[in-house]
Amino acid sequence: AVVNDELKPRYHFRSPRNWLNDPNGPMYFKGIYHFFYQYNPYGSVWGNIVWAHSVSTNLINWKALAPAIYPSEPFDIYGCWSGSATVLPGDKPVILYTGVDPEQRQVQNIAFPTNLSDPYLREWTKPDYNPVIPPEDGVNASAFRDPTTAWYAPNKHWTLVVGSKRDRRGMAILYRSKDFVHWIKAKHPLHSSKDIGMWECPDFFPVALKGRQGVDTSVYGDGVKHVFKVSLDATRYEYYTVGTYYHLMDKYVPDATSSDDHTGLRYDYGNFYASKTFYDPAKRRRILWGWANESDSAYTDKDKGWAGVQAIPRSIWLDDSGRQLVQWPIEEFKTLRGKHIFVKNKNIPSGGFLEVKDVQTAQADVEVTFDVGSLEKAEEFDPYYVDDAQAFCAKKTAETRGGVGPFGLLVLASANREERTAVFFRVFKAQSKYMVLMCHDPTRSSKRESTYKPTFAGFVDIDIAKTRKISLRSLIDHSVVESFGAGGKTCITSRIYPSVAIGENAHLFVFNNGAQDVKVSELNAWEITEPEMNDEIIY
Ligand code: DQQ
Repeated sequence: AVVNDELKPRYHFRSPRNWLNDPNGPMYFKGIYHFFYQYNPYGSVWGNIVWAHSVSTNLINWKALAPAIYPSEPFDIYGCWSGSATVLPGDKPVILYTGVDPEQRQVQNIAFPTNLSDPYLREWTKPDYNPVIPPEDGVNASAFRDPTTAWYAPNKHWTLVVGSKRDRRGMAILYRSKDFVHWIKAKHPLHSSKDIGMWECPDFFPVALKGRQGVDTSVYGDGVKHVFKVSLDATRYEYYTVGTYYHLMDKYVPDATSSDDHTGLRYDYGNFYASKTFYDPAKRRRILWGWANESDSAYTDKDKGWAGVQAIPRSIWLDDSGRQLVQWPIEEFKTLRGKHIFVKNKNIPSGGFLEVKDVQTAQADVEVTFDVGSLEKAEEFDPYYVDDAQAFCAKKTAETRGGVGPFGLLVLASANREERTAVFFRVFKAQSKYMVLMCHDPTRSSKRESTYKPTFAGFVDIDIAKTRKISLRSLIDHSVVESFGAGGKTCITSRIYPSVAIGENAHLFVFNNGAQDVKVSELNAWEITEPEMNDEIIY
């Protein structure tokens, strides 16, 4: 094989084989977490899409079941595309998904568990009255997909949105129903934005103003704000805003502090798409799932026989500032931590390195806190890049000497560091404050040329002049690097395909390419053990 099978992620959600994309219909039902996903049963490129199905009791170990929803009826014969689950009162789960019909129209269909007493909910029934939401009334039938989880609105209607566009206007078209079967299109979308293109996989949910607990999707009122997320087909990135849901008009208005377009907030500034949240009533939290595609060629994907993983499920909550969300790997993930190394109070001189030894780091969890000390040498911020962290990082790479930073980790590095992916921060002095940039720079991640090695970056909204400290956590899984800056305020996921830094040959370093020293206050690195990951299919 062109790509060594050792590059297969071991603890990220993946399928036994073949192509995987969007997370679908995540839910908790009677002690079991259900996870569905877009899947091609016949190959490792996109096509023949069905809803594959896995179950878990802890979101870490997964058992694969047979596909739950697959093309069988005229209303979904050309594909069973993305959608969501809603657990109706009385513990009755229901799925709404997009079907592609013989005229290539995108329609919304409903499916119910065939046997509610099967704890795995293996079989799903699609009633003959489908589709329940056809593309009528001016709706663009080839841009009409990905229904959300429904919420029970104060006007006593079940309410949901479907992603769409009208000309270049991205739209979240709103539908209401009394019985979940008959749906009526509202006059106005929940939200729309001009000149932006198709909104795929919208998500809409409340977040508590205080604390980290999640709230059920139907909660509204004083104690919450709302979050609206879209996957923007035009850029293949996701954007979210924090705002207010005016339930009398079924209108969502983003706060002035968050912007709707490509300058806005992202869950993840890297390879992360088609995400979806669900409320977990067992642990009162909201959990985010997102897809991390391969960044290798389709030719290689065919050769290795699998493609795509899901990022580690993340708990999400509103930051104290009220301006953005915070994300953190679900607490269950810690149960996979094995051998551990601890480093304390190490000065990393300007231009210096520190190797983290005695621990295997191809499959690891690393947490580090940096103390930047003085900010006197911080480089001048270039306002041209205020809305484009990614372009800024492409210019100021890990190799570009700085003032305060670049400092951070070199992950999946060869022993001589010729191969490495830099995960780092850089502090700038802007007019009235300091700006912190967080980057993934994989330009030297592999000697192989076919792989796509984009730099990814986002700004980190912290007051570094006050804290002087910044934390970084990176989950490394052979060909996945998933990083959380400042406790989960800025997240970046990359797919990396080393040619040397594989398995036991993968090394981990701390580096500092700034003009001034920085200190590692603390560093913890754990080897991660391999969970049960969909290895056998239970029928
Ligand atoms: N993937 C699905 C669509 C969705 C897109 C098809 C997003 O429903 O819009 O596999 O990745």
